Amino acid sequence: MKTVYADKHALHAPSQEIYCGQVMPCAEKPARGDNVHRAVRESGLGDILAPQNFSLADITRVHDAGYVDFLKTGYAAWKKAGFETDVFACNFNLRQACNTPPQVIEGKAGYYLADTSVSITQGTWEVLEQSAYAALTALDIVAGGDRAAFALCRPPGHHASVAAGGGYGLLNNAAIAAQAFIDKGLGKVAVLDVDYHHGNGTQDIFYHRNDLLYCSLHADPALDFPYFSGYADEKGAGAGEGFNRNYPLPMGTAWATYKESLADAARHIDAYGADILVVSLGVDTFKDDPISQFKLETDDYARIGAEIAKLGKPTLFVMEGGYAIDQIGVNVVKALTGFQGA
Ligand code: Q9C
Ligand code: ZN
Repeated sequence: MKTVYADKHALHAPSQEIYCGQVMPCAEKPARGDNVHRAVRESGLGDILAPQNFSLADITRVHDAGYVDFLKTGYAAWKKAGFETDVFACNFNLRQACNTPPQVIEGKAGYYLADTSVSITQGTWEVLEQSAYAALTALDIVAGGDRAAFALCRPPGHHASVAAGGGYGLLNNAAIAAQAFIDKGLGKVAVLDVDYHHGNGTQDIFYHRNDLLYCSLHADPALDFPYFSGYADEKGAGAGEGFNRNYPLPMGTAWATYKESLADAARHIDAYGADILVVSLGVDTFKDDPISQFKLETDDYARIGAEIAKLGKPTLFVMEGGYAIDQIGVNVVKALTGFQGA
């Protein structure tokens, strides 16, 4: 299985996150990407390629143009306005009640950023662009006939919706790749999201559509981030009704519980008849993850990979979360080799 990886990802090195009023080191840090890269290299999984070039239009097929412009120019505007930190929000457009982007950068930050875990640093735009292009490159590898490919994206993307970043992410790499597949006329997409957190961004982008089935297993949103979506009764709307499926799971979930929901999601994906499967691969379900409360073990990732392989679909893995810095690499590789060996 080929991996697509941009070593530039380290230019996005958030100085901090603000959690419950506390300024703390950001859990989403460059060592995550470095460690997964090293583990993939040492595993001999397959070639590791740099992203090809794509265009902004591939990104704005999913994301709002004003939002993308904010991601591109926001850091410079923030500095020009005299702010000393990286770009952070301190006001929020709750439930998108207003559709007029503010003129000033501190207003825009709140308009386009949904929480205080996510920030824009000097190198962020370049990294986001390369990360999205990594997903698009890996998609082309699968569309070209490979059984699977791995987009080693960083930062993660599944909390990014059409016009807002959040949860450490700013561009939804999985959604951008899925949209490109649809735009090529290659058929329908299923997204299986196994990150610990609900992929509210991916759900939001495709909620009214029937050309993509979104299935997500995650922590109960009543108890953990992103808090305001991920419930089982969110099933899609309009033409998209029935094409969104959430599996909120209790704190402390281990393999015995997890595998039941995973098997159910696999049944739905199978019945949908997707032409490609995109896996939002987060390994923050790991028992020692510092920000999460599931209890999966390293060997369980091989089981997840094997269950995914049973679907027999061309499969694009896209890196999402996972914050146990010493085990992120082995857990990701387990999932990918578990897929390959099945
Ligand atoms: N200090 C993903 O896994 N809140 N995003 C964390 C911990 C935000 C997670 C608080 C969690 C975002 C892609
Ligand atoms: Zn997560």
